[in-house]
Amino acid sequence: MTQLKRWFAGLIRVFNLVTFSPSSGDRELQQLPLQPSAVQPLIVRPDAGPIFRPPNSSGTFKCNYTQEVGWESCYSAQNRSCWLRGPDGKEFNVHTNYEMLAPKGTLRQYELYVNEKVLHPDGFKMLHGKVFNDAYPGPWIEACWGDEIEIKVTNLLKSNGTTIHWHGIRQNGTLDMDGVNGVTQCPIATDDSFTYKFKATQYGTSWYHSHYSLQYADGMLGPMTIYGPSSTEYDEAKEPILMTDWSHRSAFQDFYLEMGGKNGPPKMTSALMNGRGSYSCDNEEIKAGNCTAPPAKYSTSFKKGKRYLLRLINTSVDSTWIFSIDNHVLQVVGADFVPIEPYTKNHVLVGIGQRYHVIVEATHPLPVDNYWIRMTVADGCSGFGSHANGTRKIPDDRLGILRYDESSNADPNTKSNVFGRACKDEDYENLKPVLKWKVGKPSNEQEYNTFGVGFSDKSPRAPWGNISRWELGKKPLWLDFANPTILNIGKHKQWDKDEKLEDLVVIAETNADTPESWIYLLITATKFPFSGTPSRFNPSAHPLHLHGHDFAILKQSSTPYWDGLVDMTFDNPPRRDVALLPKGGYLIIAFRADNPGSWLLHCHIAWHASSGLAMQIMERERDIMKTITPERKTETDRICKGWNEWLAKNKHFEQDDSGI
Ligand SMILES: *[C@@H]1O[C@H](CO)[C@@H](O)[C@H](O)[C@H]1NC(C)=O
Ligand SMILES: *[C@@H]1O[C@H](CO)[C@@H](O)[C@H](O)[C@H]1NC(C)=O
Ligand SMILES: *[C@@H]1O[C@H](CO)[C@@H](O)[C@H](O)[C@H]1NC(C)=O
Ligand SMILES: *[C@@H]1O[C@H](CO)[C@@H](O)[C@H](O)[C@H]1NC(C)=O
Ligand SMILES: *[C@@H]1O[C@H](CO)[C@@H](O)[C@H](O)[C@H]1NC(C)=O
Ligand SMILES: *[C@@H]1O[C@H](CO)[C@@H](O)[C@H](O)[C@H]1NC(C)=O
Ligand SMILES: *[C@@H]1O[C@H](CO)[C@@H](O)[C@H](O)[C@H]1NC(C)=O
Ligand SMILES: *[C@@H]1O[C@H](CO)[C@@H](O)[C@H](O)[C@H]1NC(C)=O
Ligand SMILES: *[C@@H]1O[C@H](CO)[C@@H](O)[C@H](O)[C@H]1NC(C)=O
Ligand SMILES: [Cu+2]
Repeated sequence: MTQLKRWFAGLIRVFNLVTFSPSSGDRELQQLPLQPSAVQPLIVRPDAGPIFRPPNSSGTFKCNYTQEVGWESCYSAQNRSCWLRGPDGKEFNVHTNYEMLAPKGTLRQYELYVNEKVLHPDGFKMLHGKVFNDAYPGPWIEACWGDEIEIKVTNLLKSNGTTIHWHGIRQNGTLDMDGVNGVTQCPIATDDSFTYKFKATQYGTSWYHSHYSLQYADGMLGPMTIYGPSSTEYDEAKEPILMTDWSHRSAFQDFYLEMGGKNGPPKMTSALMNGRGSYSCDNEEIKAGNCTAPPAKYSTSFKKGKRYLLRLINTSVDSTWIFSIDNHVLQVVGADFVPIEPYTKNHVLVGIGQRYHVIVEATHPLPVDNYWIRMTVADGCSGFGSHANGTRKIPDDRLGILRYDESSNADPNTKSNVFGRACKDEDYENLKPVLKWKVGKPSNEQEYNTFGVGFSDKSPRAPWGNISRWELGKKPLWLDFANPTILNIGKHKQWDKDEKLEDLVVIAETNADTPESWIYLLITATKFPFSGTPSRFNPSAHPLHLHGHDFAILKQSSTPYWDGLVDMTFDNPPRRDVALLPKGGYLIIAFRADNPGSWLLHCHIAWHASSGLAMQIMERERDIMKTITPERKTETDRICKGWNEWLAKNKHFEQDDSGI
């Protein structure tokens, strides 16, 4: 427990501008002063003011809404749906249309630096770790709904550039802060810094990660929480739980295996819960000096009768996990950044990049004090190696421990809950957003907005030549780090018709200017009757992530798409920022064209994204530059200049993947 707290709370270099005083010495660990009300374990009226501590934030973290004069917190353990109440009785609550409105929070400034580090999260030495602030996973970034966030990122990696993406953050009018090299900026060169500035208009749990090639698979990721209301009451919140697969080689080495094709895709070796796993070394590995004792398992403790909020994040490279706690029931209350009507299950399937907020009631169901917390691999959705006899080397799913007796250190002997292991998203009918959307008619044409997922060898690229690559739409993505889309806004008349650019941008442009104009996209993993069919379809499931928007899922089908006769849901369909394209099926998503930008849509399986399974969606191109201030444009140009200088000095540099 204490160790975990240390990596979450201790490692971040945080300072809050508003309380910074130049004479106070250590800028880095400056924190908000503790108010008398903050010692209250829970925020209950009448202690609520404009400054309050959200439950189980780290250290002395507090929300600060003094800019909303006369407003007070109305958030309490008895009612977590309310957040702030104004003098006239107005509220910011779980029903507020957060796409349009956010409270005025405070400015939060953080610093991240990126470094190389030897890691052994599962007891095996991994030489090529790439981490934030010397920690894996990276520090926990916290903010409150409506805060202005500024994060200065410094790149200390010797042989790579970097850019950081804040997964799921809409970047409403801040395309240049989305952190996608080759699209929204050039990579930050070695020893250079870039400050990401954006507003937290949504709330919930997410993660941040590098978007430079395969860096995140080597360790560059961390949790991010934006405090706000919840659809359901709970007593205490737990720290985020990151679930990932892990490889003992650098993803940059592994990727060559995938492209080389001889041995199939790279094999992952371990599963980690909050950066801890256990790998059993064989004698050769021990002899080679590659093994250390695995770290203690992740554990957390409950008190009987209380209700706990768990924040689950799937940061995998190639595996979908089923999260469960033996003999306990999970109440799902949020999917990605979207609060939903609660529903109850004994397990939750979390696809790559997806997040769930779940509430667990501490019922202490058996006369034992310890229960396994499991991360079970979904069937057909993982990339682990095989034994000589052909069975998969699936890691032990007992990765964490729930204790009712904190002083105990015994291993549990509980049995797993019973559930199916099929690889699919949570049931479509279950995901009912609290803030309802009614999806309007599409303002774009289906024919030009139907994209196939498959293999292509149409556009050879060094060093891969004619090897098949994954594609989404016309061609496998291959970005130019030094010439990102953001430098080309308005310069090309026909992005999608230009031979040179056609693998760069797919237009999903609407002619309407009103934010109520909807864009529909149909993404299929099988044949369809329009142009742009990939060379070869390949049936497998892909977690697709869209930047810049939450999207509505109008249809998610595991049977092939054949014609236009599809019954879609328009009245409050599930909504999120990552959805699984079912194996051999199709997905129809819709979003409002209310955020001008060039937004990436990509598979979150790292190998597939690197191979090219991605495209850009150019949204209201003519409005993009209006959202970017001259100061921000100057920074964009400065970072590109730095990258070009770095390239000139590092002649050996060779781009070997799509760039993302
Ligand atoms: C959450 O807060 C409660 C009450 O302050 C405290 O007892 C508990 O240890 C905290 N849990 C974590 C994970 O920090
Ligand atoms: C909780 O707060 C919301 C928003 O202020 C209000 O509509 C609702 O009635 C409250 N619920 C309870 C049980 O007090
Ligand atoms: C998002 O941007 C639009 C256009 O600038 C604005 O009207 C809207 O209020 C913004 N949303 C939030 C939550 O700030
Ligand atoms: C709260 O924020 C305001 C403005 O954002 C700032 O002036 C004030 O010092 C902050 N208060 C604390 C206690 O941080
Ligand atoms: C990134 O750095 C790794 C070494 O850590 C190197 O193998 C790889 O080629 C570099 N790739 C790029 C695109 O910079
Ligand atoms: C030990 O680690 C080194 C460096 O990662 C690697 O080259 C070697 O193959 C490993 N040996 C064994 C037996 O695992
Ligand atoms: C993470 O997502 C991947 C890909 O969808 C999936 O295979 C894996 O099971 C997920 N992990 C968890 C813990 O849900
Ligand atoms: C295959 O081999 C592994 C490792 O030797 C063993 O654990 C497993 O039980 C074997 N499976 C079958 C079906 O024989
Ligand atoms: C790649 O394939 C195309 C068409 O099959 C062929 O014209 C071209 O010469 C090949 N290029 C290489 C480098 O093999
Ligand atoms: Cu994929």
